[in-house]
Amino acid sequence: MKKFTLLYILALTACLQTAFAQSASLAEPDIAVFYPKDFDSIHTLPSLAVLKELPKRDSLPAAWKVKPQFIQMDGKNSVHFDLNPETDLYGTGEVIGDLRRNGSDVTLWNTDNYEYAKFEGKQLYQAHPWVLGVRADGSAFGILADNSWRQEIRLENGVDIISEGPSFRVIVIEKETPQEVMVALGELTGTMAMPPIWALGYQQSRYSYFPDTNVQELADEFRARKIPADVIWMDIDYMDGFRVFTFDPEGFPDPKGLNDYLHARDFKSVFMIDPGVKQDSLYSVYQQGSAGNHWVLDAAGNEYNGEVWPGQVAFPDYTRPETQKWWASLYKDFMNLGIDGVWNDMNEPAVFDGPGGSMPDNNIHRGGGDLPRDVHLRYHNVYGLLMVRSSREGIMAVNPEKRPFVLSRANYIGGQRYAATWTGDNSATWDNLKMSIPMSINLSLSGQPFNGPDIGGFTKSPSADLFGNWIALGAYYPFSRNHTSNETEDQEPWAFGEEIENVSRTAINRRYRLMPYLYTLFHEAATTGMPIMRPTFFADIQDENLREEQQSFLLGENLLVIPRWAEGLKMPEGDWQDIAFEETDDTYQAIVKLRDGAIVPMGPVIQSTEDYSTKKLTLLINPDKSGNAFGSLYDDAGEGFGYQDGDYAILDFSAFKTAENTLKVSVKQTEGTRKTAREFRIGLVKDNQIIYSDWSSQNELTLTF
Ligand code: NBV
Repeated sequence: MKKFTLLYILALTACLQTAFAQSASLAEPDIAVFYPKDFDSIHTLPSLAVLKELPKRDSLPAAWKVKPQFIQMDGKNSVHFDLNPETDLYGTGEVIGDLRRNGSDVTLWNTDNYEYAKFEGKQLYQAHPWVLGVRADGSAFGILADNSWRQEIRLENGVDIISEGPSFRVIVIEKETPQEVMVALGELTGTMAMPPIWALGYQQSRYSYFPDTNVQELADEFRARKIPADVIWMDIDYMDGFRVFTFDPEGFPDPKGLNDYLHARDFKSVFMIDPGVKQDSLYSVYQQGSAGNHWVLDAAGNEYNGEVWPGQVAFPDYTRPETQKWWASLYKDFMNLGIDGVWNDMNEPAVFDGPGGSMPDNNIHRGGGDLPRDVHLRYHNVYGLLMVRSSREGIMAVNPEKRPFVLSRANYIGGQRYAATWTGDNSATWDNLKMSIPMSINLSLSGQPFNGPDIGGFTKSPSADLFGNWIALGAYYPFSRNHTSNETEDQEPWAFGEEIENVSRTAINRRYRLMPYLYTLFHEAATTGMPIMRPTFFADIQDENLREEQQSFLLGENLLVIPRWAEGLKMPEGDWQDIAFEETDDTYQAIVKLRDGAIVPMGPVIQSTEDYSTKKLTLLINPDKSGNAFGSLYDDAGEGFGYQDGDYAILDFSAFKTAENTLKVSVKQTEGTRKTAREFRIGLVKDNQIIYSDWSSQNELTLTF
């Protein structure tokens, strides 16, 4: 018995020695990096997630709370974190299911997952090896497993991250609030670049608007019906036999003419580009790719081919610097046709006849620069990120004076630096509509602020009622695009009859009216990493009742969006006031509440962001108990990079109660050299109405009510 105990203790000690990190240090006062004993830097670094060097600044304080144990689980290199079971867990990227992730598991292996039907929906298009933990007291931490290999995150018993690759390092952020963790994540992985303002507008898509005359009619229809919109999307059928960077000679004979037509009506165009290049010896992109040796190779070192839309295709090896450059160069003639943005689809990469719907794990990516040659199993999850990085560079090179816009289906943590995202092929079901909120929030809590689902659902056709509810909510997603499949009924806002057309117009009008606030939030996300769409519990991180609330969400700090269908909602404390927009029929409209103590700038209804201006702003104000409120506005040209040289303005708004029923507001430009003559009015949000002051060009305003 004694002998057994001794052996047991010896075995346990040996096990613990291998289990705990060989080295742990602080890179920042609240960022620790843990390396396992057998850390394999060759096969996991350089990190494509983390931008910064992580120096060993200090030793790990003994009181550091969240420590990993590097262990073997299922025979794989893994890391385990013991956690207080009361810790609420979020993030883990693009996932279906509840907002609070405790008890869930997800496989990080970018997968074309039509209707989220495969693998019980636990394996989607993106990979974020990231968990955000929030403790009962509101303090928070983040765990980043810094490797891109296929891995699984299990949140059943603390946190387990089980990788199919070599041993990897882990970064832990420890902060007083989850908001501070998000900012630290932004510093580590980089933030979204400021998009052109048109990308914040409402967008209309389908698989596919065809031919070009159909696109023109669509644009005219929006303007005739006075439904604001900024972008029309061209899905794969515009191409010639699905060959990327070509145009169908009959359906889209004159893409430049089409773009001119759209621009003349204040629309932008986004065109799809997939990674797979048709294996066709007469096709110049394939010829160039082959001549430049740009393709991913199979295990035997030959060009790998797999089936996608065009038939057999070859896949650019974006780990090669030469290939990145070549791919980027393809955008030159393309963008010069007046194309405004690019949609990179199928970049998991999806391969119809490949194992598990992608390419074999042992395919070869040759690397170059600082990326080593390695197998697909390592580079699969970053294939989309590397593709959009290259696409973005290509677009930038053609129009260096413009902000690029790329939408990507696949991505990896940190990929917000290069592209916005949508949540892939969802369906027109109530379940998918409701789930879109926690999905978008968790993506936001994983570093990607610019995201949203297909409004109306991609597969199946929504009923008028479902569509009405979806558009009424969808007007508030950071990325607001209506998109549907090729086998569905029409899904434009007017396709469901007059009532739903009116519902759509009202909802979209409200998005455009809130554009000054929304644009300010995009600026905040771009500069600090704070999400645009936030969980309701961010309103009060100590209120544990809010931790599972997933019907409502915060837009920035000041607005709470509540869908009409919400039931048994948990509300944060405070006097959140409904914004009573002018339109009367609110049957479908999401309720938008303004936080007490907040000022939100609002503009007029416009038909597209071409007409966006901050010259006349209504300041929606909900004073707190003491009669005070604060807010701000970020303003710039909406396009280009002048803001980086000071051509922007940040205005601070402050409101004070100066006497009973008297509110004084002052406006002050606190940053930037951009000068604009503006008119303001106060819009006091109170008891289900808005009480307005007169318009004034002064920076001091008074409202007596
Ligand atoms: O290019 C067609 C579709 C696109 O509309 C959708 O948004 C993507 O997620 N694409 C997938 C390929 C085919 C889907 C059946």
